[in-house]
Amino acid sequence: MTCRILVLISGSGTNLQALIDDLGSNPVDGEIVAVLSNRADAQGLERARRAGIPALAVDNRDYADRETYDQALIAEIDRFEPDLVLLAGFMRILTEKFVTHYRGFLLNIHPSLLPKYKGLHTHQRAIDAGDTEHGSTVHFVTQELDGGPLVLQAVVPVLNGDTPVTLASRVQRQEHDLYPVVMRWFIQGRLRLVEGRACLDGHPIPPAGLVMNELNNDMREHPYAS
Ligand code: NHR
Ligand code: GAR
Repeated sequence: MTCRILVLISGSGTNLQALIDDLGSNPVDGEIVAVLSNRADAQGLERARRAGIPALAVDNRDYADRETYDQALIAEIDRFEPDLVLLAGFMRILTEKFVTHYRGFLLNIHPSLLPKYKGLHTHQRAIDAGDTEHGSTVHFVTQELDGGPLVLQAVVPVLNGDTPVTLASRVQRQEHDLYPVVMRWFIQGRLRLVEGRACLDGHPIPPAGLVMNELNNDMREHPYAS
C-alpha cells in the first residue's frame, strides 16, 4: 500500500524539494500527499504547488495559543490520512498532544549532531564551541524537544573562517541526501519505532544513531578542495 507522506515546513523548503525529487527519480511506493506551512509566504509552498502537491498554510498567529493551533493543525493534517509526517524546517514547537497523536510516524531533520545543540542557532553554537565537526540528524519526534530516538546523521567539517551561513549551506547539502534515505527506509517498512526505540530491519539503532558519511580524510587535509 502506498505510504502517504505529509510534510510540514516554515521556510524555503529545500529539504522538501530533495524529498520530491527523490520520489520522482527512483521508484518507491510513497507519495507526498500534502505540504503544510505555518507561514503563507513560505517558499516551500510554491515548490509543492509546482510539483502538483496540495499546499496550504495554517498560520499560528491566527490562533490564541499552542494548544488551539496544534488542534487546528491536527485537523488539517488528518484530512490527508498520512502514514508518515515529516518536519522539514518546521519552526514551531509542537505540543505533547500533537506528538502523541503522530507517535511512531513523525520524523524531524535537525541541523546539528544530536544530542549536541538542541533548539535553535545550532551553526553559531558549533562555531562558538570550536567544534571541528558538525552536521544534521534525523530523529523520531517525541515530547522532549530534539530529544527523540536518533535515526541517521550526516557529518560535515567545520572549516577555518566558517560563518553560520557558510556552515549552514554545507550542512544543508548533506541534508538533501540524508532525509530521502530515511524517508525511504520508512516507506519500505524497514524503519519503525518499537517500544520507544528506533529499529532498522528489526534491529535497534544504537542510541547515538547511525552515521551516513564519515568525514572524508581528503577534506580534512585539503579543506578548500570542496
Ligand atoms: N516539537 C516537539 N514536541 N518535539 C520536537 O523534537 C520538535 C518539535 C517541534 C519542532 C524541530 C526543531 C528543530 O529541528 C521541532 C522538533 C523550532 C524550535 C523553536 O524554538 C525549536 C526546535 C525546533 C523547531 N521554535 C520557536 C517556538 O516558539 C519559534 C522560533 C521561530 O519561529 O523562529 O516555537 O530545530
Ligand atoms: C534545515 O537546515 C533544517 O535542518 C533546519 O532548517 C533548515 C530548513 O531548510 N531546521 C530547523 O532549524 C528546525 N528548527 P529548508 O526550508 O530549505 O528545508
